[in-house]
Amino acid sequence: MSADLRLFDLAGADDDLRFSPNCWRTRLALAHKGLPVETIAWRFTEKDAIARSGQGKVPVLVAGDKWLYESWDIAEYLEDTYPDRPSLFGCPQGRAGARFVNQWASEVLHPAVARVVVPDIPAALHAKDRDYFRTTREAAFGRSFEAIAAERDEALAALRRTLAPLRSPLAKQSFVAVAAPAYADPAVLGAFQWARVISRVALTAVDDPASAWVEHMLDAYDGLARSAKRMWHD
Ligand SMILES: N[C@@H](CCC(=O)N[C@@H](CS)C(=O)NCC(=O)O)C(=O)O
Repeated sequence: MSADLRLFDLAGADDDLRFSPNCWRTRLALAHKGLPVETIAWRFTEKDAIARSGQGKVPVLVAGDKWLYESWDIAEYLEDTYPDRPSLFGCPQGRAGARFVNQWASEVLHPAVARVVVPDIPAALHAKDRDYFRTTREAAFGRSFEAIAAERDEALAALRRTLAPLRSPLAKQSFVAVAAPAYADPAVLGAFQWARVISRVALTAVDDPASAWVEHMLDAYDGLARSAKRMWHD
């Protein structure tokens, strides 16, 4: 039996617009485990709603009396709490490899994607989040959204160079975790789903091996990621 699971999931003005790369990692990990979850639309400024987790970012997964955060820690919790369900890591070496991939995505891929998609985000946000988002993100980037938007072509070219370590394996294998998706796949797909939901920009060219992998991942888990509402598309 699984405890009832609830996930605080970043949303835009529209409750159904779920655009957080880190929340998508957790949603796909839960789907991989076959665990149903109730998602709760959460906005950047609703810190009180997740205060019991002891920090201010999502994903936050509530499992019974546990308030879990950090997408990687949540993946490990799911793996260790539900060992009889499909494995997210496969083996200890698989866990270590997935951790490396996860960190690469968090520390290299997410900032590269952010430079491309951030200018599209304010239009999607709830009005109460707009000032907070602009202030915090402009401080983090050290320049205005207008300046970031002006560099978009350069940012997209830089992102495509950043994808090189992903592209060469995916030219030879169907998934990051090789023959079938495991956590390394959601760990990376989160960034692509972020862009897909919130931005008009296609991160990869059609003939990029990463594009075929994204399509496979959109279809995985009964098309969970593909069915997500998108800001700029029907
Ligand atoms: N390392 C964390 C990062 C979590 C994170 O940055 N979440 C963003 C949404 S994608 C957030 O909640 N930001 C809140 C804020 O900036 O105030 C993880 O992997 O879960």
